[in-house]
Amino acid sequence: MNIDKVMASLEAKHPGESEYLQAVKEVLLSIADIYNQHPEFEKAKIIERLVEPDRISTFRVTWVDDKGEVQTNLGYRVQFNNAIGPYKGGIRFHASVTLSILKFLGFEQTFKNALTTLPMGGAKGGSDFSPRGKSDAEIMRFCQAFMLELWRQIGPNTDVPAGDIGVGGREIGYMYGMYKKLTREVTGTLTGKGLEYGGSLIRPEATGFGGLYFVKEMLQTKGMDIKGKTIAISGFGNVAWGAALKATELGGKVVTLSGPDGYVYDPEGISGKKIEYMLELRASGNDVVAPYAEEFPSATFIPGKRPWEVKCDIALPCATQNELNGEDAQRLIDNGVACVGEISNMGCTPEAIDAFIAHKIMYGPGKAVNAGGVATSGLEMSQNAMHLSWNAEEVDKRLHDIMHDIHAQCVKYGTEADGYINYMKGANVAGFMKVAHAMMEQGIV
Ligand code: 2IT
Repeated sequence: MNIDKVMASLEAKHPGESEYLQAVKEVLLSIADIYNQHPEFEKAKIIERLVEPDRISTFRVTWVDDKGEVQTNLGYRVQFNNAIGPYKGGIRFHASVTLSILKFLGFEQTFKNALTTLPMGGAKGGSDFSPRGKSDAEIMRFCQAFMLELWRQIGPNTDVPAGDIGVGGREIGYMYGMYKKLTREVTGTLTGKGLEYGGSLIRPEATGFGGLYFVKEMLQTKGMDIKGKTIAISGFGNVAWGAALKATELGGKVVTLSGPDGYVYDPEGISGKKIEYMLELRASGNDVVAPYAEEFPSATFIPGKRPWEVKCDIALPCATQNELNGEDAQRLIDNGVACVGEISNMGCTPEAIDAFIAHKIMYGPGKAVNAGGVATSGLEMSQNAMHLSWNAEEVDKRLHDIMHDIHAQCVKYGTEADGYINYMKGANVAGFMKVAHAMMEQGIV
C-alpha cells in the first residue's frame, strides 16, 4: 500500500474534509506493515473499499420553533461498512456537525464495533441542529422531523442508530416514538432507549464505565491502580458523568470538568452530589460549566482554557474530537501524566498522540477506550431480539468482559519490541483485521 497515494487520491476527492482525512490517515499508518504482508488484501483493494462509506444520505429537516418561525437544518446518515453486522452508530446534534465529522465518526465506528466482538457494522448520523437553549417542545419537533426522513434508511437488521453529543435518552425517546408511528412496528431499531420500552440497564453509564475498566487494565500492565490517582476529565455530558462516577468508585480523585466556556478545577474532588449536579447542569441546556463553581465554592472556574494544564496522573478527554493538542500533551507530560484514556472520539490530535507515544506514556485511543458505549448498545440489541432484559449485574459483567477482551486485542497487536504497548496501533490493527477478513470472505461487493 502506498499511503501517500491513497491519501492524495482521497484529498482530491474529498477536499477540506479534515477530520475524515485525519482519521483515515491514522489507521493507514498503523496498519501499513500488516497490510503489506497480505497481498490478497491489496489484490481485493480492501483499503480503497474500506475508506469510502457504503452510502451517505443527506436530507433537509424542517421544523417550526416556539415563535412560529420555520427552521431548516441539514440531516445525515453515513452508513460506513456492514461487513460484520448491521450498520450501528450514534446520532450527533450539534451546530458544528459537518459531513467530514460524521464520516470520521462512521469510519472509526467500523473498527470500534469490530473490537467489541459483537456483530455490528459502522455508521454515524446527525444534524447541524443545536440543542443549546432550545425548549423541550422544540427538541421534540426537531427529533420528529429528523425521523420523518431517517426512518426509511434504518431497521433492526439494517441500521441501528443511538445517541452521541446532543442526543440522549430524551431525544432517542422522541425519535423512537415517531419511528414506531411511521413503521407500525415495535422493534429495537434505536438503542439508548428508556428502560420502560426496551432500553438496557447500564447503557447510560456504559461509555464512561467501560472507559474506566479499560484504563484500569492499562494501569495493571504496569502494576498500577486507579486508587489515589488524580484525574483530569474534560466535558460534563453523559460520557464525563459515567467516567467520573466509575473513577470515583474505583478510588480516583476527579479534579476537573469542562465546557465550551472553560473548565472548573475542584481540588477537593468531584464526587457524590457534585457528580449528580452534572446532570442538572446538562439538563439546563445552556452548555456551560461555569455554574459548577458557583454551586461548589471549593472549585475555581477558569474561563476559555482546557483542563490539560492541571497536574494529574490520568487524563480522560470526554468531550469531543481534537480537544487535546500537541501543546496540551507536552504540558501533561511535563506534569508527569502516567496514562491518557481517550473516551471522546479522536479526542487527541495526531501531534498529541505522537508526543505520548514518543514519551512511552500509556495512551488508549477512543475506538478502544470508549467502545463500552456501543458494546452496551449491542447488548441492548441482544435483549430486544430475545424479548427479555438482563439485570444490571449481568450487563455490567458483559461490559467488563468486553473491555477486557478489547484490551487483550490491543496488547496482542500493539506490543512493541521493548514491551511498550502501542494501543493506537493495536486497536487499529485488531479492528482492521476483523473487518478485512469479513470483507474478503464475502467477495467483491
Ligand atoms: O461513539 C459512539 O460509539 C457512540 N456514540 C455510541 C454508538 C452506539 O451505537 O451506541
